[in-house]
Amino acid sequence: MNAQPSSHVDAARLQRRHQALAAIGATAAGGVDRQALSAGDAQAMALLVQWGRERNFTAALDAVGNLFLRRPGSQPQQPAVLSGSHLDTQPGGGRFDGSYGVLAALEALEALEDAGLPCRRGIELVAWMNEEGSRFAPGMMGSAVLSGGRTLAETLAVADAAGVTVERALQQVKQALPPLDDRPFGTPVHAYVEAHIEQGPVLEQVGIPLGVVSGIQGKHTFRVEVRGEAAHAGTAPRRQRRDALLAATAMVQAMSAEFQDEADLTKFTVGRFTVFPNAPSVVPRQVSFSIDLRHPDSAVLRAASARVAAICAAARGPCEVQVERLVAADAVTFDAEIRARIHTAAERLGVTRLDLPSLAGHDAGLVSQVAPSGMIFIPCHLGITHHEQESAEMEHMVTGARVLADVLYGLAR
Ligand code: HGY
Ligand code: MN
Ligand code: MN
Repeated sequence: MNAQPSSHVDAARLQRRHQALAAIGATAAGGVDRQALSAGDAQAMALLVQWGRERNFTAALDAVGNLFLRRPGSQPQQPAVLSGSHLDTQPGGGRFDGSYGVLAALEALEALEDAGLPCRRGIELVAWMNEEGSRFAPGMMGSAVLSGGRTLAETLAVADAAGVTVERALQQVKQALPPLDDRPFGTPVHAYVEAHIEQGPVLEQVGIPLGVVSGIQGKHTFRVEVRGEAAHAGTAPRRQRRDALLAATAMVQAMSAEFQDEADLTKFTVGRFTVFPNAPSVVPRQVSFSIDLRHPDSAVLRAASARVAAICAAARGPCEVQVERLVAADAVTFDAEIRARIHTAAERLGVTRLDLPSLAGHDAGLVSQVAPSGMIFIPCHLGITHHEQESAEMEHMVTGARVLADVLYGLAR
């Protein structure tokens, strides 16, 4: 059998890197708070650039803040193979969501170097800007701009709760980084493979160390603004009140009831709910809330999504309501050849695997619009994720990195 980079994947190095990255934004409860374009995110990017430089990988940044480390190929005109994930986390995030895919890609690049295996194509590690969408909504901004789903201008103008725009935050991040090459949008991509923790319990339950991801369920997100009128909590008569909180909670209850299904396939979440002026003795004049709606079947998701505005309008009472859809991502099926390559690489290494869909969203879903794409999952404990207790076994992290390394080599050699 030909030499493969998997035999040069170094478990101790991967563990060291994982610990160093998890220390940036570490929380007291063992998680990570490293939101997009924060000081911690910049520090993580700088560390990645430093690790890349130690191996002579060139670093580049595109105009939306996606970071690339490139291991050049012998035929620079050939489109590169991409692999990576994201460095940003949810506010109380874990140490694996995103970080693992970035580090597995770095480990694959280093293993190729250590094995002395040149490739025709360059291989680029990518750390996507703002996958999580917590500080700046919606998420997956970096991959959306790269794949043409969002414009750069509209993305740079998005502001966080404090009024800081993506553009401003990105300028601050750049100040924390050494000078990097510019990477133009429209650079062709040969293929994209992302490694990630499953974020579900299936692989652990069945005792299989590797998932070959068949696709990603669809996701639609909304921002809802409910407007009433402020009034005195003691003196305003009930009949005259326009209480935005009562209207908003009625909307949430109505949608929660409407979107229940027997098979539990429709996922409806209101994760952010902001009340104005948020004072105990004032009738709320305004409420803003988010909706995250998902389903594996795009047609079902679209039908549910189309009902959101009408359900909110029916429950608004004396208030006004405005519903804005932020994201309408249909379900994705990953490229059959990439999936076959993952199976073949795993088979060669004697790794058992399971085909399974992803219920969480990933940048790979957007990248699949511009290049053949696929994903590798490793088990995570009890499926706990977007949570400080998120955990995965080192042994599985190594297995995923080994399979990834061989897949990337096969695509680039
Ligand atoms: O929202 C998601 O599914 C992902 O974690 N960004
Ligand atoms: Mn993720
Ligand atoms: Mn996440």
